Amino acid sequence: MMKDSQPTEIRLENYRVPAYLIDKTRLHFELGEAGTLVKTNLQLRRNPECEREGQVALKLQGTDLLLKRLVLDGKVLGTSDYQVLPDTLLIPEVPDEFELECVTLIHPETNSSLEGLYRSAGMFCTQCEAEGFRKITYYLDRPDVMSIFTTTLVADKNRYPVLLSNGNDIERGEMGNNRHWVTWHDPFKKPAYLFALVAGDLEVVVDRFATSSGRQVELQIFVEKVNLDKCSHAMSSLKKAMAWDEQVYGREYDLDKFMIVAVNDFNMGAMENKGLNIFNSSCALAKPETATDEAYQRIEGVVAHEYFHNWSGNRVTCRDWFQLSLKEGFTVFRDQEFSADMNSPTVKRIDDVVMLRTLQFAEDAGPMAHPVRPEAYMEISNFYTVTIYEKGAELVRMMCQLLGQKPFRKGTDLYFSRHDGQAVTTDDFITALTDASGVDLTQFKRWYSQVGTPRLEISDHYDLAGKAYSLTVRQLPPTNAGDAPWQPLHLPFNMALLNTDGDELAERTLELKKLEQTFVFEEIVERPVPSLLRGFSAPVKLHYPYSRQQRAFLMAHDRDGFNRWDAGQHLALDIIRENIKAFRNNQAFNLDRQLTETLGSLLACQSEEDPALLARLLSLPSEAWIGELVERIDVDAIHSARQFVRRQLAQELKEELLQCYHANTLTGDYRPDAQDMAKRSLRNTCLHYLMLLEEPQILTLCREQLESSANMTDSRAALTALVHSGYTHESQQALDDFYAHWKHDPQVVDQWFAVQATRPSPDTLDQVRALCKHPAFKLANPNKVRALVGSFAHHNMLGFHLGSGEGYSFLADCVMKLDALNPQIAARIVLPLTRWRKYANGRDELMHQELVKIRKGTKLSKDLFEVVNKSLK
Ligand code: B3K
Ligand code: ZN
Repeated sequence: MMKDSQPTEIRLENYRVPAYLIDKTRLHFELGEAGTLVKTNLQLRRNPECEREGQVALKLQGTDLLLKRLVLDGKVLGTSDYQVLPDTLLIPEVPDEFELECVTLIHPETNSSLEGLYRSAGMFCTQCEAEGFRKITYYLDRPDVMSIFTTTLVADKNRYPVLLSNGNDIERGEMGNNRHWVTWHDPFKKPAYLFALVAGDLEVVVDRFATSSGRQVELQIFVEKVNLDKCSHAMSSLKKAMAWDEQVYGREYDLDKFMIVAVNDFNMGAMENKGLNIFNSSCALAKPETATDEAYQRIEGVVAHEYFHNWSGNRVTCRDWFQLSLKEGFTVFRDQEFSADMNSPTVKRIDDVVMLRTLQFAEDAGPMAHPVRPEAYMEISNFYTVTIYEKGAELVRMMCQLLGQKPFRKGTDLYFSRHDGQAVTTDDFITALTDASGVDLTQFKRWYSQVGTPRLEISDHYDLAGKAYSLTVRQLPPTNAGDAPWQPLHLPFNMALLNTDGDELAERTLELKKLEQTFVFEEIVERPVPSLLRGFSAPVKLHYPYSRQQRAFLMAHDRDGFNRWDAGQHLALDIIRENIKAFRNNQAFNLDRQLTETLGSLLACQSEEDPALLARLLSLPSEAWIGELVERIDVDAIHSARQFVRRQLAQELKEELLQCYHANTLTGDYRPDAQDMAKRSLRNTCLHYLMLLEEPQILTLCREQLESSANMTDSRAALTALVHSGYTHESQQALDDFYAHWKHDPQVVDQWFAVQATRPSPDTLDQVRALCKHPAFKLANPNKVRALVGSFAHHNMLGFHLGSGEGYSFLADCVMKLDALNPQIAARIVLPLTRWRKYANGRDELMHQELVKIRKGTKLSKDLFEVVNKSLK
């Protein structure tokens, strides 16, 4: 918690190598329900790279620890030999090489921040990234201090039969008092943020994987007994990921065991601790009856992501936290490519770009905007952002494209071999790519330091007589670049020119480097339609004056699936924007036939399309993305205009939608494969449209789906369609039945909360308030908070942004309560309020008031303070 003064900023320019290194770390935990005793034995020495002269005090980080004993080279230190400062233990005089023993008492049983060592559902577990290890013991808690860990866990045999830590279990035994112990040794040196322990009454699912060099790896997934039937998808995803990383990156697993543990209380998706990944249950556990296709895909992606970190993050780690995207951007790129290979690459790209354009572009334009390699932070937990992760991945994707697949692979091979066992920087990564490929990436590095989303303004000219087409691309700085110097970027720009039949007259990747560049295409016999930024080859905002007709043409004919979809999104966007204007001017809404006809003809030949792509083609831009694109957000106008277009499409295409719904009905057992998921997604997209008609025949269809479905994808889609419709009585009944059926399963209950919290209606707030008092809701559990409060405030524009401001004060109250329990989650949940400047009709003022109210609150955490303060500046 923030005490009296404002927290200070940590700056990249102040980075200094550590004065001391820790070669070996021995840990001994006596786990108990009324306090845990942690004994450490550290082998320290002066860092030869540290240039400071003479005696340098040893400063160890530690938070909320009760120091019991300190021994240096066998000598017990007295209170005059050291100082216990807030968050620091200072020993002014130490030799150049020494052993330090330290005993601290901690209280995992009351640790609700879910950082450090804590208890979740009767088990002990840890989360140390980024700076949680200092809540366990005094340490050099920074990623460039890498050590060999040996860990002994002691605990009650009945309550904690399973005792896990990183590496291999080398010894175990029993003690008096019904206690037992296990010692783990991790042969790979690692920073403290990758340390983990788990102790609990867990069951295990076991499998094996033989690596390409013949090493047998035992794969174990530890879960509570009730979840034993929910592990198979995570296990098969893990095996696929292990094989893929060998094939695509030449990376083999390096320990004899790979363990995953699923826990219910977890701040984020999962954590890549060496050999012992800890997962939020929501990203690990699935069975057809309880998990949606979306969850299945999320699990596949997250399991792979954490596994890939074993190389991109663990074997080669970050020098400091400003380099976070070194491991996260690269690993997200790796998991995106993995998922693309396992499913439809076009649809995966669409889904990733949707996320980037709605969330990351908004972050880039808001008060928390920061470069992929930030310059400063107060609380590093606030920088696990879509910019570090998703934009970071885009940067790696662009470099991969600029180099080409094979040179890129040579580059990553060089990076891994050159830096194995080191803590390095994004510059080191880029240098390895350059050294291996000969491609100069000097200018490209600007992507890492410049903040904001760049814009490309495109104009063209066709010379009929000379059969030449020229394309001029101008780079414009991000809109919020302010006075900061901005320089043009290096980027790959994929494009093609299409003739009236949709044939490609030219197809190229242009390399942009200058503020303005003109490219001339010869022998172009007719005026072409350009297909620009294919596959979204760079994270930019594109401006080209397409006509609606050209957009509809691209939607029907472009060979690049991504651009087909994107053309459709922009066509719909244009129409929705026209209706937003109409709403504001009190004029009648109108739906351009161009959209109805294009979607109608796609539906008419639906059997020729990839159903997953068709589902995306049919989906309108989200309210969030529309909001990102308009100058000021008029909540009612956006919602009404978009809703009008959806309803109108449903009316005009009713027969086609119905036909498509039935044509995509699956029989037989549920399979979470790409083909079946695609069909379910298309069918449910149709159902959502049809339910807008509020016709008895469709209601029957929806209820039949809800009642007969044996998988959660179809059940949840039907429940959502019903609850988000005007059928109040039927939906309440369905919600009650659903809860009665699933109340024993926390993951399904989360979905039950989310379905209700996202109902687009001004009275949803009352329901959310009531649900906060529901026995199944727990403020201390991040999944519950995300499902109810997060879904409401982040994904329900109409419900949350009430003209009265009540939604805002509800959120602010929640955030303040939450901050006392779990600062990381509080600082995330508050984010919608921080975008106050974007909102019109007095909502900005109301949101601002709530932020001021939060800032005035007592004992604000560093996490929440940083976010709120930045947004009020
Ligand atoms: N590296 C972790 C995230 C840790 C977040 C700490 N607040 C999960 C991941 O990105 O794989
Ligand atoms: Zn990661």
